[in-house]
Amino acid sequence: MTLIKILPDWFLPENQSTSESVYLNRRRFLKKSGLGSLSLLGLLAGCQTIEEKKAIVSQRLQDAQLQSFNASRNLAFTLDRPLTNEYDAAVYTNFYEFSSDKDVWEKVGKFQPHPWTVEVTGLVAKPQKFAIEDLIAKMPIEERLYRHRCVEAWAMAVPWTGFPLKRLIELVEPQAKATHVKFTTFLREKEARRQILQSEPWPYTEGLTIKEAMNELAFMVVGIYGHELPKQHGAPIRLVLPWKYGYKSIKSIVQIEFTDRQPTTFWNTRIPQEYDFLANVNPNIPHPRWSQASERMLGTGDRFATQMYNGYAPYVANLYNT
Ligand SMILES: Nc1nc2c(c(=O)[nH]1)N[C@H]1C(S)=C(S)[C@@H](COP(=O)(O)O)O[C@H]1N2
Ligand SMILES: [Mo]
Repeated sequence: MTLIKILPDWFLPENQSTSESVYLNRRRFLKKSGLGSLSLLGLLAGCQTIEEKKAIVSQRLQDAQLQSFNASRNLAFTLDRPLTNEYDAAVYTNFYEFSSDKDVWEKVGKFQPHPWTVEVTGLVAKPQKFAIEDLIAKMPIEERLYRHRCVEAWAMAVPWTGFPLKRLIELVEPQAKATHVKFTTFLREKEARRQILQSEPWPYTEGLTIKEAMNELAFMVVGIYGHELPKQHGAPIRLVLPWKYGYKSIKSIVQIEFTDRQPTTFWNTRIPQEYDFLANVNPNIPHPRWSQASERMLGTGDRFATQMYNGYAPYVANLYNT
């Protein structure tokens, strides 16, 4: 039997790194069951084939009736590898509000990203609330090809639609004493089941220094592959920071707050010894449970050497040379 054929192509051999916490749980489960990898193969044999999954996901992307953007591509941002296939990016995502595994696309049904308001608040001269469509109308929307690097060592290269975070910051005029920006995701237990877990610091939060937030690369994203974000990618608005590990690129943002201290953040609160606040991509600093020397592209499985700041050093290295 050609078992390999029916394994989804995002399936990882057990010895490769996987999600922030699922990995350990899965090992524990296998150990407890005493059946090891045989039972794992058995479980997978019962899965849908990749063709079936592809058909379901494409149907869902169509059903979502995602509005297209006509943003022109900013040619300053080029890739050193092929774009990831839209399907491969859509079915392998981290969004812990919905799942601690990659099957987020199957679990976002109840999530309502419309209507949506983003509040910009804290130490600014002009605090404001924006309906998402007004914000999009106000901002210079463009498309950028960026590489994305998860701390788990998977990577993708995708076209994002959005606007520089800098432009929003200029609009609200931070006060001189503001040193950091804090970002917060929605909190709606009824729409995102895992938010009932008391053991996790919901809502998801992230943070940057103002200098990092003002960097040219920091991108507020409202679309992917030329249309609105599907729910699993963080609809209707998220952050994308290509020089940092993916967990900094917070999804489905409801609040942006300017503060005079370093904000507390989701992963850094949960497991500080594994997920630091800075989270700059660095091939020379291994994660405590796996190497960061190389990365694996979604879909193709191609391996590339990890680059310092994920290859974006010309833009950001100056932020960190003290
Ligand atoms: N609110 C929220 N944002 C989040 C996450 C999350 O669990 N919740 N996961 C992060 C991680 S670990 C990664 S790798 C990226 C994944 O983004 P993608 O769906 O575009 O691949 O989202 C980030 N943003
Ligand atoms: Mo990640």
